[in-house]
Amino acid sequence: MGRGSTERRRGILLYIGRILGILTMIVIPSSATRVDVTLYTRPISTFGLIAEVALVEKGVPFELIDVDTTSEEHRERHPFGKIPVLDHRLSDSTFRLFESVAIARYIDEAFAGPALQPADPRARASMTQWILTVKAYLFPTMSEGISKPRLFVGDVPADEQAIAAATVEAGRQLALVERALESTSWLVGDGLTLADVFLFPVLGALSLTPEGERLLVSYPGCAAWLATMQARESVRTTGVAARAPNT
Ligand SMILES: N[C@@H](CCC(=O)N[C@@H](CS)C(=O)NCC(=O)O)C(=O)O
Repeated sequence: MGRGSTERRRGILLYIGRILGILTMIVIPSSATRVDVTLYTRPISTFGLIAEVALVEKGVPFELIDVDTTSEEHRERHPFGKIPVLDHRLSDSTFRLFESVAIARYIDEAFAGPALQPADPRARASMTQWILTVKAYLFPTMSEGISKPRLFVGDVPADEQAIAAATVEAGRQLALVERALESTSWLVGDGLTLADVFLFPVLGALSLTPEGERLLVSYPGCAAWLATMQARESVRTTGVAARAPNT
């Protein structure tokens, strides 16, 4: 075979390769790995972690940005300077959302993936009841009243009386959760819902305190539920767990 025909064959192969490359780009669009969602949060944020866990449970690729909530830049994202904030880039605009309940529901409803909310109206109402219960009662008692002073407040001496009072109330609240978990492994129905996603960071942080450790011994259903949540990929790969050094 002459030199010219070898060159020609090489040229044809290169040409076909280039066409295949272009076809691959068309047939397998970059959306397979494209990241359209940005979550603005901080590693120790309860409500930020809820959004992170929901995104992973749903299988939505996202970019995470740790923010300084006191910065002017963040004030422009969130009118009250809080986290989380979610941006969803659409073809012609970016949809921005704050408030964890709105964000978690949007993640479930706007993306494909396993449903995080039951379809049945009564189960869905129970889920909403639990989400609001976590936000209105459990978070103030367990997170603000116990986990925050024990785990996150630096040199300021803790108000032991306030922590003791919160611990008594936390016991009552855990008894309520324990009853809900009596006949099932999940707060609502027979699978994970947003109710579990909202409860997780609150019980997770509580379990790291001496008060929480003691309380959970009396509530084995809650302890077992927590262990189930802690084994999930969505929990192992997010929040402090994901961003702490050497983990
Ligand atoms: N209602 C809001 C509460 C958000 C909230 O309080 N976030 C906390 C963190 S969990 C926060 O931004 N704190 C201010 C800060 O960390 O600087 C929601 O559910 O999204």
